[in-house]
Amino acid sequence: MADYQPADSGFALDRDCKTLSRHVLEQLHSFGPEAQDLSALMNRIALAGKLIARHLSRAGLMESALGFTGETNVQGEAVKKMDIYANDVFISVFKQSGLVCRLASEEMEKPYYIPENCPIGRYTLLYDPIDGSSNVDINLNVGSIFSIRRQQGDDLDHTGADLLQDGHQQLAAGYILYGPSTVLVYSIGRGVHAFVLDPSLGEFILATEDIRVPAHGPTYSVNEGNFWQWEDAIRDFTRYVHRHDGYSARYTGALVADFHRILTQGGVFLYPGTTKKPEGKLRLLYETAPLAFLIEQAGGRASTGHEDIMSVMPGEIHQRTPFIVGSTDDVALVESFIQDHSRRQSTLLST
Ligand code: AHM
Ligand code: MG
Repeated sequence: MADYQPADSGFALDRDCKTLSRHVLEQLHSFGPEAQDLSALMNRIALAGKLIARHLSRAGLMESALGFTGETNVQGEAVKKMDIYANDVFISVFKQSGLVCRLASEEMEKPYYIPENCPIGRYTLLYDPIDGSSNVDINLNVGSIFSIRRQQGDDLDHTGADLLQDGHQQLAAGYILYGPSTVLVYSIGRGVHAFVLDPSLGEFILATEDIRVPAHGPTYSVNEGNFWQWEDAIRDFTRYVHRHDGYSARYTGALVADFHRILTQGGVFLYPGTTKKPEGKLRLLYETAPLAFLIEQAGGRASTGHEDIMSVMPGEIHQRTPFIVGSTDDVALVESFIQDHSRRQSTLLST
């Protein structure tokens, strides 16, 4: 009897069946322990994403899902009920994983320990459970950002001092975008790949492999309401794009959504320092470093204006950093304004 040949739909079926965990194992060309760990970790992140997406999709129908808790977090920001729900989802999902001993997030002053996992849990999850929380109550895009690092040493005093390392220490990073569809984008240092949640299957299915960010794009994405709080260099950059054809402003108030546009279509996103917040608003370990990891894997750049985000050494877990991210040419253009101003200032000081 002849060998069975799949019908022409074989390719489409194969594509429809490429799940996240299988993709991770394929990326590593291995079924070894580390590959199995990373695959299991990504599976848990996917589960957290599915739980949060489900909660968000019904939030307007549920009592006590929307609005503020009345508390402020360690950053001094008003906490939303959705922030707490999503933070707890990650904790509960990773409690069951066995692999993660410690989680650090925007919503928790200190790392959260899962003692029962610590004898074997060699990984730390850093995350922003709901990024762009101001969009939650009005049914607009929000996201979750994550980064996975290997735990270095025992961290006996539970301060997470070993987390104060640059972005190159990340083993994996990514985000989940809760939009018209739920999209998970991840990298384990072998390109950047996007998966779409098929709600009927309850699975994230591969949608785009090896995303490459164009060297230049039309979008500039920045909160221009802060115009008079920026340094001159950033004001000059925005004047430049106003005066030149081919630029369009897009700003959703959710970093993940704005970043996703830039990653897929090119351009530049900026959250520079302001007079009130000289280091900007975004946090290094669970917002800007993971997205810097992704953009570099996609052929783009991420900078503070003076150095690559991936090289910044944090002084504390919740450290903020100015953020300029996107297409190589567009990031270089913003940096050129910043460096021109720095040169002029040092010339003025030396005369
Ligand atoms: P959040 O994680 O507390 O929601 O804060 C981060 C958000 C980003 O998603 C977004 O880019 C930025 O804050 C918007 O801030 P602003 O309203 O100052 O433009
Ligand atoms: Mg955030």
